[in-house]
Amino acid sequence: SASQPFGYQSPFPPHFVLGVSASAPQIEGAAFTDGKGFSNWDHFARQPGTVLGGDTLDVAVDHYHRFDEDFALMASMGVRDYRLSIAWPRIHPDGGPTVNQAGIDFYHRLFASMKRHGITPWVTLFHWDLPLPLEARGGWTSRETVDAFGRYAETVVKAFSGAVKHWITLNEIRCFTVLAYGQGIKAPGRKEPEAVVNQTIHHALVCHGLAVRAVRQWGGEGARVGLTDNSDVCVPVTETPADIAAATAWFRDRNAHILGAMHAGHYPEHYLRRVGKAAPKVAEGDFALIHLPTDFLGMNIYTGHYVRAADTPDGYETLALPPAYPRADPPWLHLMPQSIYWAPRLAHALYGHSSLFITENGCGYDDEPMIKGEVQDLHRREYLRSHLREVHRAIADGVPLDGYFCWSFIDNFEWEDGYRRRFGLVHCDYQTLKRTPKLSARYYAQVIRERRVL
Ligand code: PNW
Repeated sequence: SASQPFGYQSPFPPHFVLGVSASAPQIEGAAFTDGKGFSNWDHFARQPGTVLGGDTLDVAVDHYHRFDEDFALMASMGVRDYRLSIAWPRIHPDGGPTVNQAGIDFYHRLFASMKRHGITPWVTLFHWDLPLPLEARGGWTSRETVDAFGRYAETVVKAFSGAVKHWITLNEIRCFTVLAYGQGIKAPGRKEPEAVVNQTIHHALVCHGLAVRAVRQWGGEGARVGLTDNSDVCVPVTETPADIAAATAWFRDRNAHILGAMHAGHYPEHYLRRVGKAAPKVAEGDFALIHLPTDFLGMNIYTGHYVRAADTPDGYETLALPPAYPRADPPWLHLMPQSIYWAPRLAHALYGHSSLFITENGCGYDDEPMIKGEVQDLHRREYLRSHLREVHRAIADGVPLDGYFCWSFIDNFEWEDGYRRRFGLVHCDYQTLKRTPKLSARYYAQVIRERRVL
């Protein structure tokens, strides 16, 4: 209406979560402290030519020793929800049943500090750091890893059910299976045939189910659980019924092996036809676990693909991006804010989730100079603002989107790109480990304070 010309600046709903996100292996450091075992990534980073600059996870931003300071900084930004992960190799250093009490104690101290600072934990059980002995015996290609994960989930949920009510089973199945065992970019850097890769995805899905079951059994009252997926995401070239139908079909087909399988309780026909002999082996009872109801779906949204209706057997086509298309520094991170609108909308339309969260959204750059003591990252401020507007639009259009977590709280170990590529709202000086909020941190703090797009 005329009296409200800037509708997108109306407040987010009162329950809507505005948080920040990070993961244990990318920030904790203390890689061999208090009995932590070697992880797949500790090992991978030590192989020549795997991580840019030969960077390791050994120190990272030393969050392990500085979490009090970090939570004080978060609290000063008004952050009340923080998505973190637990390092499996701290809890079960050799991947077997032996529990490292010092690892459990560390997270008890960490959750106590969060509580003192008024910050609610959203805990991911697995954010890619696997105990190395499990990797040595086949990692995600091996059913043994599924059994080990079941034990780990039980240990962790039992230990922290008093402090944690929001659980995320796994982070981004595609990244630790396809990119790790198929394309060889991520630990362990293997390039296996399609059947092996599909089996790693299947094992991950079963682990998701084991974690859901663990939270139901031992999570206590009010515990909630879901997966964080990095679905393949698309944007209809025009917001017309024809292109929207094309985008919906595209989303269903591209995510059939993960979201489709979870929803249907079996691998969809379309997927089985496509993979043929490379279909995963499914054990008795697997889909009873995979199909267990969850409380929400987490989506990590950074970018997407443009899709439109076309005269093809599938009824759609994916458009190649021209070289001039704008992006952040990672070659995969094309700027497409509408993807954060369409991903939850299409997921909701296809699978009917009653609650969705954006569990990561952010951008990374190699060169972010300090000017008079401040990183003036107007590029990140613009990225966040354009995405938050689309988040707001999704809510306005009735998508049950209940929260948004920015990736990331602080610069960190960006996997194969090492420390050079910075995703943080807060700058870390890797010489001194000094933390300095960037301009984007102040921007986001103001958004949290006013609870609207600014
Ligand atoms: C996510 N892609 O990774 C991870 O969850 C984070 O740990 C990571 O730091 C962050 O995004 C930034 O990269 C992704 O190729 C890695 O599309 C690759 C892709 C997407 C997400």
